[in-house]
Amino acid sequence: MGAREGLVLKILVLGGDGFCGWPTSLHLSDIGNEVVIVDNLSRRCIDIELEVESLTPIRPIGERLRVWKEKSGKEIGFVRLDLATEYDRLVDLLVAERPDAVVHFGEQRAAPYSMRNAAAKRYTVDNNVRGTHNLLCAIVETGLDIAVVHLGTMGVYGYGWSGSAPIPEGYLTVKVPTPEGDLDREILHPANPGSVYHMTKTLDQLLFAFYAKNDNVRITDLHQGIVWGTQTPQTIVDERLINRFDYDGDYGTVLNRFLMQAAIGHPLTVHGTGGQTRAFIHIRDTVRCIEIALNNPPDRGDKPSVFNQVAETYKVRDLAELVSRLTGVEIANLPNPRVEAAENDLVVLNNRFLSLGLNPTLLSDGLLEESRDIALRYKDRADTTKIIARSVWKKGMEIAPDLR
Ligand code: NAD
Ligand code: USQ
Repeated sequence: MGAREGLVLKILVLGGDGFCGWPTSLHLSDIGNEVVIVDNLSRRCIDIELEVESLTPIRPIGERLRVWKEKSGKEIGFVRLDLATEYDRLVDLLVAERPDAVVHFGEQRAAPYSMRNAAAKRYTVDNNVRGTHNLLCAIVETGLDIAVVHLGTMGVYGYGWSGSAPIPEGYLTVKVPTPEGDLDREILHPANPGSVYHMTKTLDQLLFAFYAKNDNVRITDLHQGIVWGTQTPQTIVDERLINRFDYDGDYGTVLNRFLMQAAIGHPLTVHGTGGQTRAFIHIRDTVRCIEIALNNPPDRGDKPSVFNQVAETYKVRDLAELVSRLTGVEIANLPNPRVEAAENDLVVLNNRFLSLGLNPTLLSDGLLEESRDIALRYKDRADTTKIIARSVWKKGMEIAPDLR
């Protein structure tokens, strides 16, 4: 790995209008890089389709960028482009911009949305797999040496497939029996996705392995846990820079949902017994991890470099109890709309980021209150009919009624 801390990079942030991409773009710009956001604004269109809005009042992308320039003096570019369908424009963009690196957030990222019906399943696969492949193919076609940093997910490994064995960072050493004795081989950790969305990330991994081997593309795949929180030091500078806060049954993730539910006095929506263990990371650490990954790309010819981008693990019911203790709001055990293990353990290694200087934010660090305050400030924007998760993994599964 070649460390390049301190260098000014030209970076394209694909999906830079989204929940992780927006604060990352601001952070990378703030520390002196030249940033161009590439986004087709499909996430804003899905809000319209689902008839729900971010709890926080996010501004149009043009206004966001104008305010950032006004407040920081720094310019971020924007190109509206669909990665999955506008291949020729993508090639032209890479040739025109000649970026050092591309950060790839630009995928449909909600597991429940990816399971809601046949159209959403097909859209998720078409969008995510084609987008990732178009990017890799375009990089090779241009002949440019552009490092790729991609957001994968912990869900590529499944949750608890290997019992109490810690999940390694991407690769597993296995013994292959042969007539002459065992061969030691390093393989990608077996893929064990739990939704169509998570499956697309396992397919992305194979695309990365191939393009790294065949074309020496330098790729880092970050298997991120569930992101919580909303604000970063840059998004907090002005209300018009505020980040998204999804709370609906498809896009809202568990801890942010609980914090929002507590703010409006809604029972906490635990699926089943809440025995699911998941990995978590605060949005402030997400942006820092991307910076670290950009500073430490693999060399040409290396296999994809995989990091587990997580801070800690929690059981869903323990999170609910924590938020309930903090706020006095009751817990509701609802029928689980997903096909997933009722109880699982999860032990995850995150040594690579720790060794490169990440000092992870933990739930106990007071940011729970900050997120709850944001939820309280914007609680009047909440539509309580959008809270219950109604996308089921299989037809006929029970759905909870509205609780308020
Ligand atoms: P998001 O939906 O808020 O943002 C994704 C952005 O990508 C949106 O702005 C969307 O318009 C854009 N996009 C989607 N398809 C596109 C296409 N074909 N062309 C151009 N732009 C496109 O999602 P997020 O929460 O910011 O997640 C970003 C990435 O991080 C995703 O790949 C997701 O899988 C991964 N991730 C997210 C979490 C989390 O908890 N949010 C956890 C682990 C991994
Ligand atoms: N859950 C509840 N109640 C809720 C919402 C969720 O009990 O109100 C449960 C779910 O059943 C699940 C767990 O909480 O067991 C996590 O659900 P989630 O919606 O918070 O997270 P998930 O679907 O796994 O997806 C999110 C992001 C996705 C990312 C993934 C990282 O949307 O983009 O890839 O987290 S990970 O889970 O580590 O694979």
